[in-house]
Amino acid sequence: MPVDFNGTWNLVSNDNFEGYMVALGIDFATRKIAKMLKPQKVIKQDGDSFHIHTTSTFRDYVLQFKIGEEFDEDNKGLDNRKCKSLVTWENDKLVCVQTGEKKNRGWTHWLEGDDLYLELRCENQVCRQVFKRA
Ligand code: YOG
Repeated sequence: MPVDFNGTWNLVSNDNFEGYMVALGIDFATRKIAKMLKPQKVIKQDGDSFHIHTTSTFRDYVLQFKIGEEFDEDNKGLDNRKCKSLVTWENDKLVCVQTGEKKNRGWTHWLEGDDLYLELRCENQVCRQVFKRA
């Protein structure tokens, strides 16, 4: 039985989001807005199929994938770079590798207690986000 990420989650902390955005080449004005945001994630999981909707007052981002099936990701409204993405289980963690122009790009989701964690990686930068159930 895989871990169950289903739910609506609100951001409560966002460590080094600035460094992550700089690594992605996000411009200063956009970063200023983005770091004020408190995004919400709505995760719908059916076994190994995922639908993750990240919403905010500024931009929204939708990601749909199946574990072990590589897909094209466009990062529209984020840095807009296309990449090939693959999500796999590493024990109870959901690990995404985003292969493209940026080295070492990807993210990891996991649950700790009743909190949702997200680590976002790009080049030598790591952003750590924590979400609580809405
Ligand atoms: O999550 O990929 O849950 O896709 C990363 C922002 C900010 C836009 C957010 C909008 C990267 C301006 C998505 C924030 C910074 C800054 C809310 C993280 C780029 C642009 C959408 C992500 C995965 C895992 C699912």
